[in-house]
Amino acid sequence: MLLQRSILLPLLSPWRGHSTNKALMPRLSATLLGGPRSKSSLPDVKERTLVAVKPDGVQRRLVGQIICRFEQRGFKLVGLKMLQVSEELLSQHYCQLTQKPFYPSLVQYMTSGPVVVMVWEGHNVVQASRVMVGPTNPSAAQAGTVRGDFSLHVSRNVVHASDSLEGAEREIHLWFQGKELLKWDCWDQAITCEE
Ligand code: DAT
Ligand code: MG
Repeated sequence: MLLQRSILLPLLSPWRGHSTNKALMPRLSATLLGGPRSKSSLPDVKERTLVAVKPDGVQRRLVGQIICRFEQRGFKLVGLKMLQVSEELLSQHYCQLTQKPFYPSLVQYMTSGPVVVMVWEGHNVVQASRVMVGPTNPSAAQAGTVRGDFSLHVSRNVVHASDSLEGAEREIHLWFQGKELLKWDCWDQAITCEE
């Protein structure tokens, strides 16, 4: 603790005289230094979404790069697991697509190997994740999106992200048990998001 203070206080001192940061400083330094902090001092960030690296993404060892993008953006990982998806779970996940002509090949692809499924939390995370992932068909995806950077065909588009708040809630409950989702305070939460 003493070491933390001696390193961090000089780093933080230029902020002390800055008027716009005066209100933020006590809370920020307390957070960084592990000091006392009331729960209400953090932004009330509750929005969550489900993101999954599909079997082609896992096979191509893209899991780390995809996680990295969500971490860099400032979202908080609250759930993560790797599993072999059953056809039953998949039919619930893609319940709106079961009558589509491509559904059998979608099932074959999605059950061809493990997936890595995650829950990310943060401001506007559902919509932001869709933008980061890019459109369903990678041919239409811009460079800089996950699909635009790592895929070229709609049948192998590397990643899933929930498309709405309601969809996210439904999918999170489908893939995760409540106890698998962790509540934890991210130290930079008060810096990356205004209350
Ligand atoms: P998204 O994954 O962007 O939410 P979706 O929910 O409409 O898209 O479809 C789910 C997945 O089904 C999609 O990621 C890839 C596959 N898919 C969709 N349309 C397809 C098509 N025309 N041909 C083959 N696969 C398709
Ligand atoms: Mg979808």
